[in-house]
Amino acid sequence: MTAHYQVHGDIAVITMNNPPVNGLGLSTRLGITDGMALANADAAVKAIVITGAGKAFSGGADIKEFGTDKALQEPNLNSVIGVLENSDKPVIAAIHSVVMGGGLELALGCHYRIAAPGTSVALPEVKLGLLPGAGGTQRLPRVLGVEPALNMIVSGEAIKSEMLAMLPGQKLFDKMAASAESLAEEALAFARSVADARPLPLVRKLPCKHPQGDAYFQFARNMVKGMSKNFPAPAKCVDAVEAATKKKFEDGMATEREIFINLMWTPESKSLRHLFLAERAASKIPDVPSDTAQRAIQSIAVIGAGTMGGGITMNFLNAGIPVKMLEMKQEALDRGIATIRKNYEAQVKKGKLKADKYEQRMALLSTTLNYDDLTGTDMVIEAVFEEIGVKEAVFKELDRVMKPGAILASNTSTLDVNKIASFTKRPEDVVGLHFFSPANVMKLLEVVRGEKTARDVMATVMAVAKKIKKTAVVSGVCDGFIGNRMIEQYGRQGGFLLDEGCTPAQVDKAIEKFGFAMGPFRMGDLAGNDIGWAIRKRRYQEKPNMKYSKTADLLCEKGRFGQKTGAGWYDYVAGKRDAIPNAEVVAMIEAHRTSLGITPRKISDEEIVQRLVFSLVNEAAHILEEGIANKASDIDIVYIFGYGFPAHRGGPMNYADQVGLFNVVQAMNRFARNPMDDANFWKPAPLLARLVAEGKTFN
Ligand code: T1G
Repeated sequence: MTAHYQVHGDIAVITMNNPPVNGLGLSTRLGITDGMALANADAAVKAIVITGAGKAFSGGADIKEFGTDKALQEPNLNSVIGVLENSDKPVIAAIHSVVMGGGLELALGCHYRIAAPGTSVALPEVKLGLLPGAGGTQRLPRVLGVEPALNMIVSGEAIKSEMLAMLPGQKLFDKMAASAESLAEEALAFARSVADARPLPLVRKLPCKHPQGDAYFQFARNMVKGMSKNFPAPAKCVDAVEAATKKKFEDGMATEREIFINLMWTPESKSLRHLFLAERAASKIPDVPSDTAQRAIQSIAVIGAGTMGGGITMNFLNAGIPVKMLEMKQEALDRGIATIRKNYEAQVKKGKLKADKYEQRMALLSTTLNYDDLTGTDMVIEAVFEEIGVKEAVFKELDRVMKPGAILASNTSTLDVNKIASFTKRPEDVVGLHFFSPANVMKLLEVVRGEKTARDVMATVMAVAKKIKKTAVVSGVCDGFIGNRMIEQYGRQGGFLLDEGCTPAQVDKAIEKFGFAMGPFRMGDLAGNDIGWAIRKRRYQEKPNMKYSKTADLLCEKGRFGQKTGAGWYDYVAGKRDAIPNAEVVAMIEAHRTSLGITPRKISDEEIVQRLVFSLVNEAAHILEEGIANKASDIDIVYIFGYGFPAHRGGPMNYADQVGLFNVVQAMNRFARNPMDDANFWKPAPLLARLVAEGKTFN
């Protein structure tokens, strides 16, 4: 079992030991109840301390058990908490580092709680589309007060133990330990001090009232409605906490249980739980064991001080890693530094960054015009102009100056990493690190693995990605890697929909109702329509028989590149981001249809959404099959963190599974019969066809 039992004099200690975070899986739950039975049966034992080994008291219910019958198998969490509450002898929770979700609920079932300072305390279930399902909505308000408890439950955010201990009248912590190191000793002493205290204090017996209940919960509902458009859980949290103020404890528990079980089966919660595990699975590479030795990365060089180079640099400065930035001309360096300063100063002004931290970060930044200055750095990231000739010159220089064992990374978004590696005598040290603009903000990082990239280089860059708080996904080498290759099909469908009868606003509204932050045309206006234009011009050379709508080219020929030119698919007023439909653009699209002899037709929102989303799914199935992506959940992560796919849908692959791959292919077959569309593209990828034939899913 993953909880062990020891007796220290007259105090029993039950230590949860289920790495990595003492998830309350069945074996841990059994370990606790067995320990409690031993303690209550041993007359020499006067009190019981419960604590956690390793880096957490407990991170809560074992998420890996979700959806399996183990999660509900007795003793389930509520039963375990019942054993603690009904113990004849006092139970003391000794809490350090992390106490979250079911872990906090377990502690609330104890008679006393002693915490080390610096402990992260949270009920993060709402981030999984749930609410605390083992009494958290009924007990936390009783020890913290209704409002602080509701805030914690609806936000899911962690608060430090010492902050909560300062709340007036709080009964969450009976004592704060001096430190995590002294917690164990102090917990034993505290246990001895309460060994004979009777009656034992029970959280469930505490009153739970709000002086202006109805008004407060109405206010809370209004606040929550605004923040949870696509998620049912936050509003349900309000219902459960309100029940704690209006019902007897047992009835409030029944309300919580009912809501919890209903939320467990919502698509939104399934999507969020899928993403929780997917994000952590992304850092695992099938043929690179997690104990692969990593190269030491203590200093970075960045080539190029433009938008990407500057943003990339900030990631490392933020992580406390020194950066040496190289440019060809001093004024380019000066511009780059000025941009970095402007970004930091904006954060300082908003109170997001302390002034002294800002200066500390800038002190880690040095610049040079001379490649020879880079020799001592452990990794270099090139972020120069996206042209293979330029990359060749840069990598030949890097090969000349960088010390043996240094990692040579390119931030290229479309060029062939294998080709770039071939410019050096050390292709095994070359890797792609595709940051997304703005590089200091976007969480996604595509780690592009060349044919020859060494395993320890992969292990090293994945660890560096975690250190700079990026969500890294491994991609093989192909044109567009994972995300850009998929978005190209999505964009093609957008163009066909215009040719066939839609306006840009109709397409955008349909997909934004589905949950995307921005539809393809508003996105084009934001990123710059000229970027897609340049890629299409290349495509027309490389793949002359690939079908495209011409509307986007017509738009660019008018210089309507988007927000940066004040006009694109939409018009923009200086300083504002609102996309204002433009009659001229609509007329241009209509004239183009007439020139092609197309009679426009009414296209439903459902068809718009299916063609846009399923084009991603089919292209992704090819990407999966070619081994460009290791697993379907990686593709979900790419599309949610890099391209604004709605999290409540769990990503394109998860969404396709929820729709049913059989139904996806049925829709694709319909699209293939549309002469205006690209029948060849809609042929289901062999992997997709196989999964349908076998009745399987992507994930
Ligand atoms: N169950 C199982 N595994 C978990 C886990 C959990 N609750 N939390 C983390 N892990 C794994 C994670 O998958 C990763 O595994 C490793 O631990 C390190 O995680 C009834 C039903 C605890 C703050 O939502 O917020 O209780 O990849 O990389 O940055 O009301 O993990 O190493 O194999 O994130 O140090 C509620 C979620 C559950 C907490 C640690 N609890 N976890 O952060 O490490 S629902 C949560 C976190 C619940 C009850 C309900 C963080 C962390 P691997 P990590 P970290």
